[in-house]
Order: sequence, then structure tokens, then C-alpha cells
Amino acid sequence: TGSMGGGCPVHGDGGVRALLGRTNKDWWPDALDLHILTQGGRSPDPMGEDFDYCEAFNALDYDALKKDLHALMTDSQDWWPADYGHYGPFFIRMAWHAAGTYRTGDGRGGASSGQQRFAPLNSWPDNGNLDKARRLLWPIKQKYGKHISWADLFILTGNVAIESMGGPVFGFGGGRKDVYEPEQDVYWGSEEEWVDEGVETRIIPDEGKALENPLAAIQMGLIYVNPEGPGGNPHDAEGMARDMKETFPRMAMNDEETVALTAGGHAFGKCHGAVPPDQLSGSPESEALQHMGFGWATDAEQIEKGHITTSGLEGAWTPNPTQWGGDYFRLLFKYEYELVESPAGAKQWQPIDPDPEDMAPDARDPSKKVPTMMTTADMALKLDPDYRKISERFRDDQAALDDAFARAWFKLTHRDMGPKARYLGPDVPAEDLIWQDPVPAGRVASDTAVDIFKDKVLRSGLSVSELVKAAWASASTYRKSDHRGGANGAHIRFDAIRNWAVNDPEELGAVLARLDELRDDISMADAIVIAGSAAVEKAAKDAGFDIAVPVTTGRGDASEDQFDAESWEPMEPFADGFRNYLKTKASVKTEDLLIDRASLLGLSIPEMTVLVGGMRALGAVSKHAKHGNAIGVLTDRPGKLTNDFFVNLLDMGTKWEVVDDSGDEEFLGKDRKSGEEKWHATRTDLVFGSNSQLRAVAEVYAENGHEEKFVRDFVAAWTKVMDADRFDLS
Ligand code: HEB
Repeated sequence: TGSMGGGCPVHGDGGVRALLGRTNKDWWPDALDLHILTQGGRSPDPMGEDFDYCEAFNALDYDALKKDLHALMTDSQDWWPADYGHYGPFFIRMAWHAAGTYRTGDGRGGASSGQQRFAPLNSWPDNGNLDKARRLLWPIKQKYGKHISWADLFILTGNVAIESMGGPVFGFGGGRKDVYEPEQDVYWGSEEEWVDEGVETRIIPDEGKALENPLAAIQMGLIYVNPEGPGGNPHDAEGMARDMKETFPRMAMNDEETVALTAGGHAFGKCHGAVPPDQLSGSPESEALQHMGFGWATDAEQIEKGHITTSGLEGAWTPNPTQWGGDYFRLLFKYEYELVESPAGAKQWQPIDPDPEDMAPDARDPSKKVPTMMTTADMALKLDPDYRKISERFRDDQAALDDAFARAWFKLTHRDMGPKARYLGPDVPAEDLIWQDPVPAGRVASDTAVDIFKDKVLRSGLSVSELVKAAWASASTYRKSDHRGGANGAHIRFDAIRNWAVNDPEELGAVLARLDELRDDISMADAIVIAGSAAVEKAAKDAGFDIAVPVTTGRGDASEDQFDAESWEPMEPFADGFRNYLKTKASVKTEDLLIDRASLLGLSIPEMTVLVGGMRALGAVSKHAKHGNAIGVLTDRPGKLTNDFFVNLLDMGTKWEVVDDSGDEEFLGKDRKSGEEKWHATRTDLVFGSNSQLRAVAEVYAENGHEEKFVRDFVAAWTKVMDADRFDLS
């Protein structure tokens, strides 16, 4: 396991890739460049900083909106008529594809910011024709305005769609705030072609090719697997199941959830492959202006007749494509299936000699009957022995499928929202779910209790470095991508987390044990943060600055049975530049991993810079086997909150050279005249001198007169990280 956020253990033959792989600019070099208007920190968000989406959502007429959505389901529009007179299946696919980009490796992707509106996702081949689904929703979005975000609307519409066709729904939490620009921090892969242009599949065991972390899709431009089989080969059932078992867990789904979701989803709707794909125009992002953001165009007459191609496969899975029920499994097991080709040339499976009542209605003319179908991915639910067991159970127990589908759908669509405290609205389920990382409410500690504890900590013999490292280890597990991790809950004290190599487990274990002895009735989660802050205050004072490091108590301690150890596994960092830690050289440059981590923590360039410089000065670096505790600590008075790191890094009296055999990861700083060895550093240190933009910021912190600014900025950035997960506060 592992992740990009946490590093990229998978690396090719020494090849170094760009952090973000292939970007919108690479795919669409001619696209309008709005970038220059967001320079200098100018926000593209028209709602402005004061806009409070929670408040707006809470004032939404939720029932009226749901009623409108129900009506929309059967309000067929001539420009994109509803199959079977019902848009429900189409909207379920829209919601599933919005949520399905989520990956556990770095917590990125997912439904929470409405990214399906923007490139590249709006133009991914797998998202074909979902531009129409979003446009069908526009009148409703327009009507409810600021009270419902696109991101929430996608998911709520999926829920209403399921409900309106008799399917089971577990609940809905609102609170996904829209953004107004494409997310630029997501690595979607390095390939230069899309799946429909023949890009290679990402898992080829014979060639030793594995799916690179944190990617969760099998080919560029797909949400998960190729419906036609691995690399388009319909005969490789084993490989199909392998691909599903590799990709779905990266969406946090186990086998049972995978089966329930796929079968439950395909109880509804149909595939579209009625015309050869070469009759379609380009994707939304590349299409001519007058198409107004639509892609994959065919002419109106074809659309009217239902001659539509999306995936290229053609047909429905069941005889009742707008009705929830057990027909999917019934048909899957009742019939033998033979390989056929759709009119668009895609390979799919068709029941042999179906009974007339097991035929599907034509999407435009219910009096006409057409054969049902299965994709190669669907066939895996019968052919793979693990999946088959689950499928047979669901076939025989509809109530079990209802429950499993409803829960898996809820998880799929809410996985990236973080703690339940972030959910809004009347349909939030009361039940706590383990994947929400539930944390019991904490208690606010009195100022006196905090002061007494701080005093005990500072007299305990624990060092500034140890205390700062412990607090950082706890709080820096946070990632803004899926709002998981953070200091709340004190998950750091569970072996599975404490023992991450980045944490120097032995040292951390001793610190936590000591804090536990000293904390009285302060929660462990609060104690860890208070102790770190006390250490920072002391370090500032020792550097000559009397400054308070604010702590907001009230964190709770999660219990062992509220802790989903397995789901935390991908959160282990393989690199943490703030602690100067690198487990294994990755497929991106080590300094890229610092940027990635800073991005997951929601830090700005100055915040990242001041934190790195400060933590080095405090000696809060991970233990390096070779160099004791000193690597990157460019000061001879560690433990004091000084700007020495920047002063010494930028000192022209030092000449840096690469350490042999370090793989370009370690550097030695020598006195330019005497040749005397002065400092050891990593790429993550030197990048603040070598990169012109980071150097410019490092210079500010090294300048005379900025010693106090350095301390104040450090404390502000530190506090931001400590409180990053305090959704219980607002
Ligand atoms: Fe699905 C559709 C595939 C999963 C839901 N899908 C579909 C299609 C395909 C697929 C190919 C067609 C498209 C067109 O239009 O053409 N899927 C698939 C795969 C997978 C899946 C491969 C993995 C295994 N799904 C899924 C899930 C869900 C779904 C999980 C949910 C839950 N889908 C769906 C729906 C539909 C589809 C609802 C229909 C749509 C319409 O009708 O429009």
C-alpha cells in the first residue's frame, strides 16, 4: 500500500515523473487560459470569502427541492429524451461517476467539490454524455441558487433517482461546497492518450506492471475498470476480477460492497452503443463554441430515435430498467451468455435463448422488445469465485442486497466528506459508521487545567523536539482531500498509526506514555496538542520571544472499536518533508512530496516554508539511521525557535555537494574556504535555496528584522495544522 500523498513506492526503472502527470494544459493546449486572472491570489470564486454554504444550505427548502427532482425524473426533454421516459438511471450514473473518482491513496477525487463540471473530468471518455445530465439539472440549480451546490445536487439527485425507482436509500448529508476552477492538485496519470485512443491498461502482470499509487482507474479516462475486459479483452474473466479487486478497494470498497454497488447500479438503465463512435464529435472541452459546452454530439434526429453512443456497449441489464428489484442476479444466473458485438462495435454478453418476459423494452418504444446484456465486468460477478458467492447470496436474499446496496451507495457518495460533523440536512442517518472515523465529543479544558498540564510537561524531561514531533505526528495525519486524519480522536496512540516508521515509534511511544501519566482528565488528543504548543512557546521564549501559542481544547479520544485500522493504512506517509523523512525514493522528486503534503494540509507557500524552517530549528526531524538526529537541522542551538535554518541555508560561505551513494538525496555543506564539514541536508532542505520562488520566501525569513515575524508566522501556521480537523468548532 501507500500513496502519493504518502509517497509513491511504485516507481519504474528510475524514471522520474512530474508530480501532476498530464494536466489540462497538456490535453487541451488551445483552451482559454484563465490562469493569468488568478495570479496574485485573486480568487475565481464569485461567491466571495464571506459566503457561508452551511448557512445557505440550512435555509434551503429541502422538501421542495426533492419534490422538483422527483418531477424532473420523468420530465423528458426533446433535446435529450429520457430512456424509458425516466432519467433516473442516467442521474445515478452521473452521481456514481462524480463520487467514483475518489481514491484512498491520497483522499483526492470524489464528489465533494463538483469537479465533474470541469476539465479533465467533464471530458473523460468514461463521463460521456454526462454533460447532458448536468444540463438537465440546470433549471433546478438555477431555481435554488446558493442554497444547493452543484456538488450536493449531483449526489442528492442520484439519491432521488434511486428512490423514485423504488430503490433503497440510506441517507443524505449535504455540505459539499462548490469550487469554481478545475482542481489542479490531482494526479490522474502520465499517459498521453485516453482509453478510447488505445492507451495501455495499467495492470499487466506478465510485464510486471502494477497500478501506480494513488491511481485507482485501470486506464486513463476511466472511473474504474474497462467494461469490455482487461485492455478490452472479454475472454479474460480472471483478469477482469483482478482489475476490479485492485481498483474498487482503492475507492474504499470491499468485495461485498463492489458486488452490491455494481449489481445494484445495473438494476437500472442501459448502455448506449447504437452508432459507431466515429460519428461523434469531440469532448466538451475541445468542442466548437456554438455547442455551448456539449460534447459527443450526434444530430437531433439520431438522438430522438435513441441512436446514442456513450460507452459503445448497447442494451439494458434487466427487463425492468426503471424498477429496483432482483432481476439482475436472476438473469445473470438463469442464462448462459454468449459474446456479441454492439452496433458500435463493443464486445458484450447476451443471454442465449431468453424467455420473452426476460427481454427488455426498447428505450424509445416500450412495445418493442430487445435482448438484455451484461458487460464483461458484470460477468465477473458470476465467474469469479469470491464474487460469485456474494452474488448468489444476494440473488437469494433481496433484503440483504437492499441493505448492502443502500449502505455502499451512502459510503460511495459520502466517503470524502470526512467526519459526520460536516454533514448537513434532515436526511443525515443517525447511525455512526466506522468509515466516518467517529470521535466522541470532547470536553473543553479550563485554562487552569491547561496551565497546570503545560507546566508539568515542561518539567517532565521531555525535549522540545520530542514534544513537537509528537504533536506534529498526530495533527499532520490530516488531509484536506477527504477531511480524514488530524489530532482529534488521538488515533496516533493506536499501534497501527504510532508504528508508522515516519513517527520514530519508540520515541513517540515513550512521549505518549508520559503525557498520559501527566494529563489528569484532559483528553489524550488535547494533551498531545497542548504539549506541542507548550514546547513551541518554550522554544520561542528561549529565542527571546514571549508569545502564546493558542490551543483550542475539546478534542475527544476515539476508542479502539471506533478505529478502522485498515482504512488508515493508505494514510501512512512515505515521505514527510516537514520532519525530513523519506522512506523510499519515489517516482516523483522528493521535494515534490513536500509540496504534495503541504497541499493536503491546506498550507500556502509561506506557511509551508516557515513550518519547515521552524521544525528544523526545533530539531523536530525524524531519526536518520546514518546521521543521528541532525540532518537538515542547520543550527548549532537546536530547540530554539530561531530563523537559523534560513540564515545558514542561504549563507554563501557554505558550498553544497551531493553525498555519494545517496541517490541524489543527501547533501553535505562545507565551509567554502576551509572545506570543513558544517551541515547535512536533504533535497527537501536545499530546495528552499535552489528553487527561485521558495528562495524568495526563505530570504524573507532570513532577513534582519524578520526574526519576530518568523516566530509569529510559525505559530500561526502551526496552530492551523493543529486545528485543521476541528469541524466540531464551526
Ligand atoms: Fe455502470 C451504465 C460499466 C459500476 C450504475 N455502466 C454503465 C455503462 C457501462 C457501465 C459501460 C453504460 C454507459 C452508457 O451509457 O453507455 N459500471 C460499469 C462498470 C462498472 C460499473 C465496468 C464497475 C464494475 N455502475 C457501476 C456502479 C454503479 C453503476 C458501481 C452505481 C452504483 N451504470 C450505472 C447506471 C447505468 C450504468 C445506473 C445506466 C446509465 C443510463 O441508463 O444512462
